[in-house]
Amino acid sequence: MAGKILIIGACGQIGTELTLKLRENYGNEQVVASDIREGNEELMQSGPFETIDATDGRLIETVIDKYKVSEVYLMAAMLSATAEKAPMKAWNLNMDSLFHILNLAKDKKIKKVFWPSSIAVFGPTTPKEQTPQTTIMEPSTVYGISKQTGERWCKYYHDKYGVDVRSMRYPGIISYKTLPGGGTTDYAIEIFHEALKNKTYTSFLSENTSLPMMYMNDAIKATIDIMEAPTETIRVRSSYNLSALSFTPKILAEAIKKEIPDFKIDYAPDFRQEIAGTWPSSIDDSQAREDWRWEHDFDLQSVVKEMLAGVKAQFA
Ligand code: AKB
Repeated sequence: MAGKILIIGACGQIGTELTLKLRENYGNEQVVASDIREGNEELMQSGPFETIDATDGRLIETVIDKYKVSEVYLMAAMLSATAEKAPMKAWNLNMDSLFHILNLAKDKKIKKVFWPSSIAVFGPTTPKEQTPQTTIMEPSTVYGISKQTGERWCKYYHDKYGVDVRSMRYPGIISYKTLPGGGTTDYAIEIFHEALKNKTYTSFLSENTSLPMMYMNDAIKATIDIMEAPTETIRVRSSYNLSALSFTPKILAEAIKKEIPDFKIDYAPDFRQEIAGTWPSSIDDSQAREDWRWEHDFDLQSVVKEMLAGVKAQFA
């Protein structure tokens, strides 16, 4: 690789594991982690770290010059549930950070950009089952509006300025190393912590709310695969649908019960139910599978086993 990689938002749920995997693949010194706050010990000690506010374009440029960065993964964002509580702050973070990176790529300061979109780009008028790659998109959340807008700008910068930006619409990502913050899909992580601690969980989504989900290892594999794919295979320059699993809180609870027979779940839907109700139940990601050979590895029961073992090891 000609230059170094910069991860912005490296201390978040996905950023942490992405940074560690990229360091394993390309070498610790090749991958610069950055975030507004410090991350876990492994991340902080395994390679270079810079404190960056993702809305500070000048500082980002200074760090890019300092390390001779050629690729940026922009992982900083305010997620769906938190963004509803601070709409303008979410909009500014989610959009300003993207424009800084797209403009640096337009000015040839960097060569390649990864920017994640989300299933939140879809809304109540979108077909819910096997949601197609190209379909009606009328998001009703601040986060969804910012992601849909971001997708259009990615496509625009690619078509008008030749910016090599690559993107996918993440479903809910399930992991145990770093907790997510402020998402609607976070129940699918909390449930494992509570199942092990208290053998009971109160879900903030109703029992039959089906959402697209994915294990972290698959999300990291997809993210690195799309960045390594030959340019000509990336035919979608807004953002790819991406899918692995779809389940409801009830189905997840049943899968956990297979491992912890006396686990119990009840339901107290809150404001996040309204958000989840506007999102797809399942996603058609055949274009990603065709264009850059995306394939997922983890099914529901293997996710449950991995999560229980991972969370348990943290208690020890
Ligand atoms: C959220 O729930 O906000 C995120 C997402 C689906 O993008 N996990």
